[in-house]
Amino acid sequence: MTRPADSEGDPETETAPTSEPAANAEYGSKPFKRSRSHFADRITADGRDGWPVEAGRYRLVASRACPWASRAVISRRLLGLEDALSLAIADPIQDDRSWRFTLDPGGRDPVLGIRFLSEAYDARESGYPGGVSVPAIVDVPSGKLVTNDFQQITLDLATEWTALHRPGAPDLYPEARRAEIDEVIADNYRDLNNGVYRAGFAAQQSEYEDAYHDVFRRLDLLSERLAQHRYLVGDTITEADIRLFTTLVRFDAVYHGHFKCNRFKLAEDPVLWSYTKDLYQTPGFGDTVDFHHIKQHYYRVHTGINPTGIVPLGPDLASWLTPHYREELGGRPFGDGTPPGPVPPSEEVPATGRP
Ligand SMILES: N[C@@H](CCC(=O)N[C@@H](CS)C(=O)NCC(=O)O)C(=O)O
Repeated sequence: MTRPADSEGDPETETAPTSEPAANAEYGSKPFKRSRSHFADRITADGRDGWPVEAGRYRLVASRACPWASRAVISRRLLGLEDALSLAIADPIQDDRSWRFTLDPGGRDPVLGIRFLSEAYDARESGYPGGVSVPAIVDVPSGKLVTNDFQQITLDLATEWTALHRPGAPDLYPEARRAEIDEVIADNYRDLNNGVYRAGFAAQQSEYEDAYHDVFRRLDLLSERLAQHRYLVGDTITEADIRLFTTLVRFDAVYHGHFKCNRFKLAEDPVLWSYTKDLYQTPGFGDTVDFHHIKQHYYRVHTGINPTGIVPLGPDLASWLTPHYREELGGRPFGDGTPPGPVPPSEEVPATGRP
């Protein structure tokens, strides 16, 4: 069965949010609209939606190409949930049945035994007409999708999965800072995280220009804010930094050219560049990033805006590892906690995707 492209792949098929805005209201009101996640059950400590937090029960399905899915991959690493919540990495190139496990032996996810993520969507709701998106969390025993609510997944990893966090895990969504974090992530989502997509998929010149201006106005504001502060909120890494990082790390490789967000490259803004390099070099961030998957996905899947499917060779990645000097601003990346340990060998990003 051919699956309809979801919001990220084909803006033509996008729908406006069908009900009330998401809890943290990251939705804008511009012509480009991202569809609301359809499956919004939550995995919680008390299991009130029928999905209690349980070690080994669920599988996170992600693509390393996807900024929304990559947020969950980073949170899982920072919180030390690797043993509790296993990880499936989809092929960065979708076919007409969407995300597939062609990177795995026999083209099947070794834990779920399925070839396409859509099989888990179908197990949950037969005949589901919407797009198949990552991140997705699947219940391993039943093979059913639990949630594809990318906004809520990371918040729940931070606040509901605490019993399974590693010793020394940071508090990524500290209670006392939630209002400020929510405000920052809503502004960043509207203008930047989703703004680059509005620019890239604009069907009209004016739509593109509005999005372009939103993107760079927000980058200017962020550059100003981050000149004095090592992190976005408080002096430690929070959910706000994770959400910003997954957009910034893609900026020069795909958004600058492919999405025409080209007033400047990130590497030309000393503050934003050193902020992003700082996070990239922090355990749990850069060790999840696969630039090969990122470029393959954007340039080969979005044939509407890159009809030849040619994938550019640049930018040169070597500078991701150069000094950032952000420690001079102070800050305690993990607060009272500690950095995560090494990446499990089975989850290491191949050399093709790293500097
Ligand atoms: N639209 C998703 C947000 C996540 C998302 O857009 N993911 C993209 C990848 S970056 C996706 O899986 N798109 C499906 C497709 O391209 O077919 C949702 O509503 O939960």
